[in-house]
Amino acid sequence: MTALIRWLGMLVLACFAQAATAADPAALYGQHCAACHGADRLGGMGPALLPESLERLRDSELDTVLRDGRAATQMPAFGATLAPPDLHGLARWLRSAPADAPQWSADAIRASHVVTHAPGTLPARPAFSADPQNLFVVVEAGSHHMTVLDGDRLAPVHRFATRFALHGGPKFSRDGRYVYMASRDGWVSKYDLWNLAYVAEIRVGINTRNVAVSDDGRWVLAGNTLPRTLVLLHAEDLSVARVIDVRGRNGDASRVSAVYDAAPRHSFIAALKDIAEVWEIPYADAAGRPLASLAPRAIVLDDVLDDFFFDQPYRHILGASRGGGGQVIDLDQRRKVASLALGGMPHLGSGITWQRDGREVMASPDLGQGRITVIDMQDWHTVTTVPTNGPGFFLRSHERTPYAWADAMMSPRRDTLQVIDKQSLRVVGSVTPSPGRTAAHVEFTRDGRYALVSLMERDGAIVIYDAATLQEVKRIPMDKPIGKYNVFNKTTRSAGTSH
Ligand code: DHE
Repeated sequence: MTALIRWLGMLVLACFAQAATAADPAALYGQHCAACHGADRLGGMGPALLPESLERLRDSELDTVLRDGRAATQMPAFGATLAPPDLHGLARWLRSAPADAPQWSADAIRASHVVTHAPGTLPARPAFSADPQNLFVVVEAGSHHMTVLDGDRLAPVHRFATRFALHGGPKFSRDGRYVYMASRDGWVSKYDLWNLAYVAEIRVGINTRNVAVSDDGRWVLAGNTLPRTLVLLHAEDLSVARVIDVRGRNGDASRVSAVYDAAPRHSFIAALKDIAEVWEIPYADAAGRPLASLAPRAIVLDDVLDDFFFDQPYRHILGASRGGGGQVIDLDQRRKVASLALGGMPHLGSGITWQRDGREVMASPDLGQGRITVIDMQDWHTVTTVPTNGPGFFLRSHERTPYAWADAMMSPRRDTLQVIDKQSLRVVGSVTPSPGRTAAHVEFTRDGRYALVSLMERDGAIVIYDAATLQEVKRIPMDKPIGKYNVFNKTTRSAGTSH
């Protein structure tokens, strides 16, 4: 017994000694991290290190990055320099908010602006022979790169480094020449796909959701969660036009969930995360004549919209309400016009539409249950729910294929995509690119003949299937490919994919 007490005492003393010797994490940050991640933790050569920026990294992953570094990046391993208690203390400290709320003012945005190629200085024709309309860009999240793929030869044309953690669909100019990307830590980049060169970059926020590009090619709108702003940029060179504070009619500030271009309406739509409003920002009148002032108009709702889908004419929003269920909002009438009988966690943002029995239907996956919900777009009733292998993130199709492809990436069957017949609404096939490894997100070639699937692993690949026979045609190795985007399908706003 005495020996046990003595042993326990020594253990307590050892722990105490260890805790006592753990260095001050703020000082460790200043010594080892600030040079790359900024003294204010807002990022520099490395990404921002704030609780919001680290939200998506599990504690164990953060510990591993600090200890072992990040392969193929400048992030060094600190395992040999810092003792485990110091590393642990530093990781915990990074999860705490700074005493002063981080600011990112209009001046800071302007100061970050870089123009690599001034407008009009690069040739206005592609520097390669591939069909520029059938290019894909693939976001490789592993080492933060983008690959440009030729959709006819099904082979890479070019690969280049991007900002840290791109998210949301990159957006194309209407002619497909430029692609605009947003990184989670606020960088917006404009890249010339014909000349394979960056044109301009600017940091619009500390935490950014995504960007939208106006159909007339004049504007880029970025939505932030930190600070709570929308930032309007001139598309030509990404210079700042306006910073818009996002505040509801009662003065409450809100994070932005996402911004979209409603091309047929000549307006941007901003979805707000914290207040029961949707904003429409017209940039041209009904005849397409540019408007001088881009003023947001709020549509006041009964409930905050969590995730939503636009019909093809962008007349209606189908949204999941925070309080449960769903609602249809008519953007012309500026009010709710119907309820949707939605259960579970529908991922409406990933919805697609097609014609079935002469009626337009919309379908979306569910983040909580293995099912695809199919909704009639005329009277908004639920046509059916198609059971799948498990909860999934994306649903994709193309006008020229009879099938819709659904993943189950949030389930044990994350390695398999199921193929659903768009008329019978039954699962008619499946593909498993690599057993046990995550496969999701499909995009079709311009002609709908091939389906490109992401094998979302560090030693992953784009796996290409014949969209009719479901036979694998080819795989192209990539570093954790996430989304891929076909210029033609996006710029023509194909009903089978996101816009
Ligand atoms: Fe996304 C698009 C929101 C997590 C990969 N994601 C979008 C869009 C929104 C959104 C609003 C539409 C933007 C657009 O059109 O530009 N995503 C969210 C979230 O709220 C969520 C759940 C949590 C978060 O941290 O933001 C989330 N998203 C993820 C992921 O974990 C994914 C799988 C991997 C990653 O890289 O972060 C992921 N999101 C994607 C992709 C798209 C996307 C690939 C573009 C799909 C497309 O085909 O257009």
